[in-house]
Amino acid sequence: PNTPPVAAPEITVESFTRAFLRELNFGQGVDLDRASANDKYLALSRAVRHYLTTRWLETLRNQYRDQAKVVAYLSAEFLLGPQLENALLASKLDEVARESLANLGLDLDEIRAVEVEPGLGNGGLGRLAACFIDSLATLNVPSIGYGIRYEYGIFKQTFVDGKQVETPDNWLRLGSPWEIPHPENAVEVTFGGRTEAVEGADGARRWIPDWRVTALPYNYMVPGYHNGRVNTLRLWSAKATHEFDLQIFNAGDYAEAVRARTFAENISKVLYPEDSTPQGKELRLQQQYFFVAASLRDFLENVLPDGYDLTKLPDRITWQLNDTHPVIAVPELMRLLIDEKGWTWDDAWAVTQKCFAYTCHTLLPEALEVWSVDLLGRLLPRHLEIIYRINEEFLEVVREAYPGDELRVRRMSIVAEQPERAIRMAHLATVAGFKVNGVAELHSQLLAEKVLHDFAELWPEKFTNVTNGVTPRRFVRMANPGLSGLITEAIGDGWVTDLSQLSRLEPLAEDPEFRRRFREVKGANKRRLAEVLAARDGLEIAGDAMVDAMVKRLHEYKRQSLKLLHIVSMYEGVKSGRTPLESITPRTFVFGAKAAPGYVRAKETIALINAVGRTINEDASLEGRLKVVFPPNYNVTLAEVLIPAADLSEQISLAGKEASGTGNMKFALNGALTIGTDDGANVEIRQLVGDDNFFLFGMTEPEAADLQAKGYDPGAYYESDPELKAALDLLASGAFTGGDKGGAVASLFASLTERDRFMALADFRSYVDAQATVEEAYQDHEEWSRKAILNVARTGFFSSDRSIQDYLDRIWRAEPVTQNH
Ligand code: 26W
Repeated sequence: PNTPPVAAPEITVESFTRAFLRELNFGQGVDLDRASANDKYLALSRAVRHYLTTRWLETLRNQYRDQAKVVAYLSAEFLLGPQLENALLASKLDEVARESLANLGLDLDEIRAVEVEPGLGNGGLGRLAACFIDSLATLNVPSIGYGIRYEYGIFKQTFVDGKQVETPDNWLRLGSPWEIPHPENAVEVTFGGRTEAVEGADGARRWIPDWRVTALPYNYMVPGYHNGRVNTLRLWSAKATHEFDLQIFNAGDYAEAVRARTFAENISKVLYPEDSTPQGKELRLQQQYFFVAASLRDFLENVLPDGYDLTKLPDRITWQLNDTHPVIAVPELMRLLIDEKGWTWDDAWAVTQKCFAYTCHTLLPEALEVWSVDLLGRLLPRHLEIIYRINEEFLEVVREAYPGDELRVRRMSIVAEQPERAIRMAHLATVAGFKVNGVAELHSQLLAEKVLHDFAELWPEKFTNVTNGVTPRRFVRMANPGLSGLITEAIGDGWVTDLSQLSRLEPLAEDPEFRRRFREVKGANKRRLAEVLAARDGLEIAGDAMVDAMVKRLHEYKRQSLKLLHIVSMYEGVKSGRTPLESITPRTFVFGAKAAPGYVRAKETIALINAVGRTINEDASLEGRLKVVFPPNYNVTLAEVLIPAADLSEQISLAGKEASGTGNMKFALNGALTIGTDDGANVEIRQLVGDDNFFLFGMTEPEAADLQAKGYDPGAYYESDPELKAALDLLASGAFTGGDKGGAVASLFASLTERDRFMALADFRSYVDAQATVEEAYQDHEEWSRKAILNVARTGFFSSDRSIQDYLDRIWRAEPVTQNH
């Protein structure tokens, strides 16, 4: 067991070339002359992997030797993005690989383009998890990510006649060089059945499940940046169990046996594409329990040494719950300790409530997960019993603290009674977690004041904030080599792991030569974007127009429709003669957004954006000054090209609805100015960059809440603002839809003017005025560059390294808070 790992190959062009050719010949079984693009990609990836593997093994050995406290990040989603470039950067191979390939007549970028990114997440939450494991590794924190290896990630979006069509994302099809399966660490996960009493045990019951699956782990390397650490991301894949198969085969029903196998393997088949409205689907609960049960068992059996004293578990681990999706881990740990280890209820609870911390990522009430008791009881009968008892004891605590306040008891209960009996996962997470955090200052404040108010009153010390961040490796260093070079030339390369150093750029905002070079980089990034959009989607954009980007999931609260109204209004202004064409700054509006397949209004909005875009792009009278592009299938790969090219970042959610946003941070760090509401992390961005360098508009959260309470009357805005009316009327006239006034047009018009929960019309005037300020500011190139550089210089705070440091200080190293009953 003490054999040191084989040393990594030397970082020289010659040894890299050998490693690459070896993989090509012996791994892929082809000659260089006959190798396909995919052969080259796989061989290159495996060659790069070699260099990191030694470090990986070392990290694992040290971890085992030190028995240090581990952070386990439990997340149903990890939206990793392409792996090859990240691995090249982390292993310091980027230049060597490029040269080695060039010597062989190959182009690194061409090979990189073959990679299909693992899209194992929906949006913000999944991408945040990926940034966090990057920072955990870079900050040298012993940690492990646990999640699901979906066979199909987020659907691939295409447009047919401007309408979204989803096709399966078969990302594993061409082989997946970044994962290593570990069948020897497979664990069993059971479901269904019933429970029965156990003689004389305090709280223990016996669970007799009626079906089981094997959870097969696949390990992914998570390299720290130039620090020699390589952490592990362990994703679970469902396999039918042998035992199960045999039983049914022996019973002679071959077809049934095959069907059962498929049933079991369905668990990790596909990522659910809803990112805010839980569908209450049984398969989703199966997924959640599947990965959580496997992860807990893995930690207890494979990470902890044999015979470990589990009363000390909180010294060895914090399970960080990424939203409520993994919360079923709480009753699972209770079950393991009580039913399998023979602990008393009180001992088990004392340990359990020191092991978990919960991060909430939303404010929308409909996004809070709830599982019907019927479903939960059928799938996990023992867990339901445990949840009931946790609730009973918790409600005793509430009654003790607030005698006679039964209304409060009902509000706080983990079990909802209406509209059906159901388990409120956020309440369970808050009761069991020793800390609860929101993801931006405003969000954490609203959590404590609104969503979880009763809990924050009972346990104020449990609540804390950790503002989100993004990894500067992927989103600046890799995505924006031009800007990175410029920054490094000015202040050295320490910023890559200490982003606060960007503040040293501040004086350079006043340097005309630096501004000129900054603009040059932005221009080159725009031309790269134009090339990529042409090659990827056949879209044509100017290489030098202002790039105005709104990229994020399509959701009413994010208000893509408000952006659309602005575009229609600009167009209407020109067509009606109100706005002279020459006064308009050439602008390319870029949208990127997937709609949940069942979210009709979101899909209608996509169709309308495409319809408006088409009309505007085809209208020769605009002389190309306005352009609207909506490349399909926005993903991490495209984000890395788009964000560095952007001038203007659209962050226009209704105040109080966007928990944080992380795209907003990526844009600011790449020198785009934000036009945004006082929402989520926009608040902190504006505080840091200063009012002069941020285009603020719209109601504040209290104003929005007031208006909602008073009664929002969209018709009044429609009637009283002639420009708004003209824009809406133009849309409603069918001018963009070939005369069609029904369907999406009528539906969006009605929703905006009659009953919009997100009050887009209320913010229209102030949005359009802010956009006019943008136009004016953009005219002055020097001043705009100055502002853009200040955005870069002042947003170092938004590194996910800082977020992880905050998690360490405020949660993972904090004394767990416990409650008694
Ligand atoms: C289907 C149930 C469901 C509900 C909510 C699935 C997924 C969710 C997520 C919590 C939605 C999400 O991705 N939230 C986003 O999290 C980001 C990272 O913290 C924030 O930056 C975004 O503001 C927030 O919308």
